[in-house]
Amino acid sequence: CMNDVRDGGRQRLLVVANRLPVSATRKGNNWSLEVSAGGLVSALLGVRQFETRWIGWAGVNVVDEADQGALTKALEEQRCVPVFLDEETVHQYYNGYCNNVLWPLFHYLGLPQEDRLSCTRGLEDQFEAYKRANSMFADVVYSVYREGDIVWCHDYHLMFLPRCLKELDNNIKVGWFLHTPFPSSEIYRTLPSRSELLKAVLSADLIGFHTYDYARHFVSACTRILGLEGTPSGVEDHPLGKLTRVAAFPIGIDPNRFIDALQSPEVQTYVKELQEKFCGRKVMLGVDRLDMIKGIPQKLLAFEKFLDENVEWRDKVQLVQIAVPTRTDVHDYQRLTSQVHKIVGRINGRFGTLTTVPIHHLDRSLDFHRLCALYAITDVALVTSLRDGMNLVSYEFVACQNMKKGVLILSELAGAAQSLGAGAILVNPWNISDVAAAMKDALDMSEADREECHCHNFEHVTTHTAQVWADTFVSELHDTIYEAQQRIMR
Ligand code: ADQ
Repeated sequence: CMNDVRDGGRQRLLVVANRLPVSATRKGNNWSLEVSAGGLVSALLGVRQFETRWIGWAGVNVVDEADQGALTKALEEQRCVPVFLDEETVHQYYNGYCNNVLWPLFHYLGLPQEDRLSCTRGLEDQFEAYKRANSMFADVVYSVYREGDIVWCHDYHLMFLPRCLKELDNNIKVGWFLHTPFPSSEIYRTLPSRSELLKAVLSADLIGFHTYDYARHFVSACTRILGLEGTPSGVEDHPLGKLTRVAAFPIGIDPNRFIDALQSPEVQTYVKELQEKFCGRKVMLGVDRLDMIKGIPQKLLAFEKFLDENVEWRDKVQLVQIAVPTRTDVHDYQRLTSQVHKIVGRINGRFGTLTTVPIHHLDRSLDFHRLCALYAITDVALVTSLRDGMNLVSYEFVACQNMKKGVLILSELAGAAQSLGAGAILVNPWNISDVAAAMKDALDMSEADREECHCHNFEHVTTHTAQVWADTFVSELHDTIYEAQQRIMR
């Protein structure tokens, strides 16, 4: 029924996200490109069934036109199209409105208090920059767009994009997916630009969330703030007769990428090295971007309490915490880094010996093969986010655990708790005693129980993949548009 424009036989999909999946760094006259860490990138790299173009910011400020041309050319080989944002826009839109306002708000941390506001200009200026940036994204999308393409907008950075695109051409098929939680309307309603933002995103044909709860919160915000009717299929705007479909599409990973990598000689060598290094000790692992929502300080405090209370485990357990720095320009993130370093230093000082320390803390990203090896040798994974849209680290850990069948300690406030909850020890990450007790329970868990939990999780991770997620979203978008056309014809 739909007239797809196909490229090499496949549906063309324009994926628009704030950041491209690669980061660019200048090397003399050339550009070097490196795949960036993060959940969205990991999930979308697993999507292979579409002819995909990426559109987004390359993460660098490039002013000179010749430089812009060279970077555009380098990115073309990766099927990426850059949006060039100037420094002031990045400051106000990205560091300001996106990361200092929407991100904390959507994770229940509230709007910026005075000290967070004073380091940037007021919310209103930032909101104007946000709209401007979204319209710059729309212009680039439109320059790449061919009739029949599907445009899939991602995340809280681009809530205005569906409106901007529909203003350029009302026939563009637009989907929007939120990777973070959508908070309760009681939290969301504090946002000064709450109505404008909701209306803009409602221009999309399909709106997706990780969980049913987030979708419900969104629909209820539209009802309470805009007075629109929430129906089982979405949000209805009666005078206009427009229905925006709203649904849950839980994301996944590409599990085979991990399972296959474990067989590679490179990963097996790393596995051996790590097993020798940690011989005689149980390994607990945290892999997070260094972000307040990941609850790293709380996790460390729980580990300290665990060591305090369980003397017999002190020289038998090792915590490895990999924390990749992000948003290093934002003041709160700098403060979080020093806070984490302080706690790690204290715990290592208290419980270390001449030859060992209880926490190996790394402020950096790990390459894929080393990460797989680390997941594979881990006994207990600690995913203790204070809030998390889904959390893919928990999925990646499960994919790598067929040999070991380790235990997953999982925050009940992460979206993943709804999919992996039955095969994990669920905790309230704010409750340090609860998490410390879970660490002990995980280490003591019987082999039969570990096996049962792992099988449950492995089954989920290998069936609810990134491919399934993208396929379901795109085919739902097709159906939605088809139904809308039928409604108009009736
Ligand atoms: P993130 O907040 O980035 O994603 P998550 O889903 O856990 O969180 O994904 C992190 C990804 O980055 C994983 O693929 C992981 O391997 C990688 N990564 C993290 N730290 C790393 C490190 N130190 N070294 C190497 N790789 C590292 C956002 C939302 C999530 C949501 C995803 C996808 O916050 O809730 O699950 O998008 O929608």
